[in-house]
Amino acid sequence: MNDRATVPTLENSAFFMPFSMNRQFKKSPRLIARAEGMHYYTPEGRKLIDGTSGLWCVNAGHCRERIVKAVQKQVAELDFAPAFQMGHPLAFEFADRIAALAPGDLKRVFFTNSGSESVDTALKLALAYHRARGEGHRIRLIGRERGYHGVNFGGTAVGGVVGNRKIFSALVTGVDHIRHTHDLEKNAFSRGQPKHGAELADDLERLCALHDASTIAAVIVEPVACSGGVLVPPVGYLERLRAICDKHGILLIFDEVITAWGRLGKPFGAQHFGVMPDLITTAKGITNGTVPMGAVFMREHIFQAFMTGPENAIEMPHGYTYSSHPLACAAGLATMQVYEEEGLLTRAAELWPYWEEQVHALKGLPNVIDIRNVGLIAAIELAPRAGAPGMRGLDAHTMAFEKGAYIRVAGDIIALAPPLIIRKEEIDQLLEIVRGVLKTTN
Ligand code: PXG
Ligand code: PLP
Repeated sequence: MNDRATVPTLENSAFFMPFSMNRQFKKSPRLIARAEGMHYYTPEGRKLIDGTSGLWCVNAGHCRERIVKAVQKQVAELDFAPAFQMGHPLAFEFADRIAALAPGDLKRVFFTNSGSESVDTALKLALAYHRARGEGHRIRLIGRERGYHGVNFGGTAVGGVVGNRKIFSALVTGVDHIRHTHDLEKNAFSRGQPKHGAELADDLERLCALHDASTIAAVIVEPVACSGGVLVPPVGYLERLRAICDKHGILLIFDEVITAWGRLGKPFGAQHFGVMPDLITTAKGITNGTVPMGAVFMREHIFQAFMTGPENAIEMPHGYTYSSHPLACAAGLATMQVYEEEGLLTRAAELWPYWEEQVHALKGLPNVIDIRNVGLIAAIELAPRAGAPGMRGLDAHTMAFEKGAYIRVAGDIIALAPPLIIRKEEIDQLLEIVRGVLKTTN
């Protein structure tokens, strides 16, 4: 019998925590017991301002009454409904509701339960689309260095964060990557989109030449690479990527798991940047983080390519037990109502100038080598400690928790993306804590 079986404590708990330093955490845990609006509360009742919307998902703030009530009502009325060869009304209503917000003709929706599932779904749709049109030779998938596309096999392979992919990426073949766009020498302390680097999109031409463009099915990028350290696309970069994809018949997938649902001041990041992809992956803010859900949006001609065979055939052999789960649809519909009533899908655009000014005012604090911002997102990049990359960032995270803020770090990069309901005084409060952290992080 192992020790764990007798007295379960947090330190020997069965819970294998995701993306966490399990042993360190369990020795000195940071627990959250409750949440409301802009804040988390620890079990002892200590209040923390939420600087990263949970994990970039609680865009309307926590425990919003309308969403809570909608989920409570739904679970008592229809707890689960099979989505294969069956349906429930909310699934159709919710798909139409969010399609109305999507850019251009990206009006067809495939439901999943997470960003990772959205990504793998989009990659499969891309391959199946080409095959349905007689271009089954397009089998390659292109990602980008420092990209994050979740943790399923497809997303891991197209992802570009080395630590996430080194063990797992080799099993998905036919994948390659274009270069990332991070260039501190030229672009440090940029406000909004950096000036230099549009030509990095030409790296896709290199891969087209190497593999032959006719073998490439799709390119997937985050409009803003968030998990990999908040890398804002240089001016003209996304346009150039779009043009190269068009030239070669390659599908462009925007992974908007974070950038959708108002984070950049429009419902979708594609609308903010004015560049239209062929598919968009989303999750997180689609239900304000309350119930797991994701969705893939596709352009009309992609959807129509599937609708050509006999009507008694399944058009896409893909789907999850919980695709369009009733609780998620109810949460999503209530979320969209809150977003609309409170103008949250455009609020980041209003807050942007103030946010930008206040965030860049942290320049000059110890170890700060870059500050960058876009929409209601900001990153503060710290110089790594000699021989200990990531440790300064980790200390900043734990120190912020002690000082009253929850923030995310990616290595030595502090990533801020508060709920879109944040008020200017709360921006000041959050950044005051970050300032205190930066002053004392050695
Ligand atoms: N694509 C993108 C662009 C993401 O940001 C995923 C896919 C995967 O989504 P799921 O729902 O399967 O986790 C993500 C998720 C962080 C952080 O702090 C970011 C994510 C998840 C957890 C933490 O940077 N992004
Ligand atoms: N594994 C088994 C044995 C299953 O029966 C199923 C679904 O029926 C799955 C995996 C996939 O689960 P999900 O649809 O929740 O992704």
